[in-house]
Amino acid sequence: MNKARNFVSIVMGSDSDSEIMKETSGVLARFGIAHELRVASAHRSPKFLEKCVRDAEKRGASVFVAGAGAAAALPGAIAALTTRPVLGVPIASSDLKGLDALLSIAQMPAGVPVGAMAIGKAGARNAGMLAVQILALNDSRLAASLIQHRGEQEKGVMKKDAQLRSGSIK
Ligand code: RP5
Repeated sequence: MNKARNFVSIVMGSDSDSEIMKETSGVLARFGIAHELRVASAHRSPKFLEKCVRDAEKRGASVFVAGAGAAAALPGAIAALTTRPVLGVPIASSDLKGLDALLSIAQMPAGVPVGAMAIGKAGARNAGMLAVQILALNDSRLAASLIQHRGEQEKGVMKKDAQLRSGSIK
């Protein structure tokens, strides 16, 4: 799914991050957005990372989603190489359980922004949602799908409320 223009490049610092970052690709697949999954580390493979980012830009990546744990330099390193939006997902892979990654991703110096998501699966899913919202700015079909999705979410909550009130869930 990575040949089209306007695709999302999902990069993770290690294959050990893939269980979390699959949440992002799941959301993108659900909205029919072309995307790729790459492993490239800011610390362990900086030259390869630069090559991946340059290559993705040339092929038309519109948004980068970068997931990393520990001293998570990956989203910031990607943001340093591109002016396309970068969404960073902190992953709880170290003894500090993602707080280290969250602070690394959120505390970017002025001038090189990264959108910091929540730690873990919720953040990975929201990175996918936010990428869809960015792409929907120039795509009315996608914008309509987002509105439909919000409606489905609301109906789901109302259904749970009704079930709780009727005693069918405790
Ligand atoms: C980070 O170090 C990666 O993003 C991963 O979350 C963490 C541990 O990597 P591995 O030692 O499992 O490869 O760079």
